[in-house]
Amino acid sequence: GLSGGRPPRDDKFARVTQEDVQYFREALGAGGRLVTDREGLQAFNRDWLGNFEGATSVAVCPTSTQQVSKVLSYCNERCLAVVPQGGNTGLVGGSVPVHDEVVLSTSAMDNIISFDEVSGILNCQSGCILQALDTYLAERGHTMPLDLGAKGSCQIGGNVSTNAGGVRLLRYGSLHGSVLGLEVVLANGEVLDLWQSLRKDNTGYDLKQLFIGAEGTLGIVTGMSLLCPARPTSVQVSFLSCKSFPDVLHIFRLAKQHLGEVLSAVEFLDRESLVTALEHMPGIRNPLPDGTSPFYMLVETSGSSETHDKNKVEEFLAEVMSAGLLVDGALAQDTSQASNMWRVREGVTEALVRRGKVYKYDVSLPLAEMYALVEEMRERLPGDSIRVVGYGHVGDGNLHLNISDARGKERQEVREAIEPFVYEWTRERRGSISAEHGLGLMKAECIRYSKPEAAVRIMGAVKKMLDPKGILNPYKVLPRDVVHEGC
Ligand code: FAD
Ligand code: 2HG
Ligand code: ZN
Repeated sequence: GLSGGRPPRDDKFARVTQEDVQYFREALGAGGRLVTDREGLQAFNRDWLGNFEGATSVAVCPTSTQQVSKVLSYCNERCLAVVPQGGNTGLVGGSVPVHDEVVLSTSAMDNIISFDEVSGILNCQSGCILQALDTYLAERGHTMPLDLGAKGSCQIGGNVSTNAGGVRLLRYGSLHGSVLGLEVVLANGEVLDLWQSLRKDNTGYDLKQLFIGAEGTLGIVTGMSLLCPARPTSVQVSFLSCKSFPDVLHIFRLAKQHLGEVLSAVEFLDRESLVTALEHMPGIRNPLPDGTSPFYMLVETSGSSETHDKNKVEEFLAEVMSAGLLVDGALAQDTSQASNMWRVREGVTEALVRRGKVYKYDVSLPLAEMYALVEEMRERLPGDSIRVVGYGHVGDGNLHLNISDARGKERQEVREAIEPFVYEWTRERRGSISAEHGLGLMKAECIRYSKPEAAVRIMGAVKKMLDPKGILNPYKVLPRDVVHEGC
């Protein structure tokens, strides 16, 4: 899954010995888990997409911040490289070792610490599964401020570390706003306590923001405080089809105008995405009789009054229809219809993996030009086995461009037809080559397509300051030439 091949092992890093394993065992004590058998390690070495595979000989699963601190300070001393891992659902190869890095998994750190029903502030450890947190909050009249297709296995620490966006960003904003406090263990084992639960705190630089989206290169997030909104009691989901991408954008405008304060998601799929989901995900049904329109949209509202929200959605749909924008549309009549609509949208990622090899891109682009990238890519990549699909968070200006090849294997000619074209195209429009998935291993060398030299230089300096030996998630995020020597 890497155009330039895997970066060579940096031999400044020590190799794990029996004594190291023994130390980890003692540091974990009775509660933690240590995995050293080949079979058990497979899940830690291989990424969700099956594009990246490392060769670690040990995965350490601590239960407390103190244990994380012990393990890191030891690794730093020994110059052992470490890759932090949450639910391992990341899509850019950031969460698995490149070579023999120690995996530090947060999966055994899944305690919910407290929840305040007045302020809506949740405190928890970083290994809590997103869906488990949402279920816990649902029982208390609240909701997580983010939602994504990987919710059943991704962890909140992984979400924070990738600054995951997802399908409700339009409504609740990014984690840069929802995270109120963080606890982070630095590379040398020091615990940096930024764990506050305040809405407002303007005392100097907001250091926690550095770790949100740092993809495990600056520290290990162990605990956090999150602001969680009240759970909406009325959720209306509609699924629409239309004739062109400009019509998608026109419908988005009308959605903002007519649904305003209750709008909670505006997603789009092209026909190729819909067809892929329907072909490969058993149990998912097409919400519309129409399967031939080129574009589909999912529009969701979340509010507190069913009658009010339903009226608004009906008015919106009437407006869309009278403007001649609608080919077909359905408003979910119950939760099972609504969840089927969501499964169509969220099922595309898994359906693509089932179809064969996937080349995955995640870009932010000016809305008016967004879909032209998909069309140009289609012209560049003809052939029976290739399917170019475009979908994503249109309400956030975020396109998911995927090139699927039913022939199953990475092919150099396909990769070369895509890269660097896709990155150059994005740069020309001042877009971002990673809207929400991060850079990981896949795009570490590509950062300059979206960031100026001065920014890359400062990032290298921040890395050097917080992780002087460079043990945390090496080969990821930053390009080789700005990473300091260390060790
Ligand atoms: P991992 O994959 O384990 O790790 C991701 C990165 O964070 C790695 O670099 C890792 O080293 C680092 N990391 C993990 N935990 C910590 C920690 N505690 N401290 C420091 N660093 C850490 N992403 C979106 O943004 N929006 C989506 O809508 C979305 N949908 C998805 C749907 C599917 C089906 C799948 C498979 C993935 C999707 N993703 C999406 C990508 C992925 O789920 C998110 O990036 C998620 O936030 C990763 O969480 P995780 O716990 O699996 O982290
Ligand atoms: C989504 O929005 C995820 O479904 C995954 O971010 C996108 O698979 C993708 O390209
Ligand atoms: Zn997404």
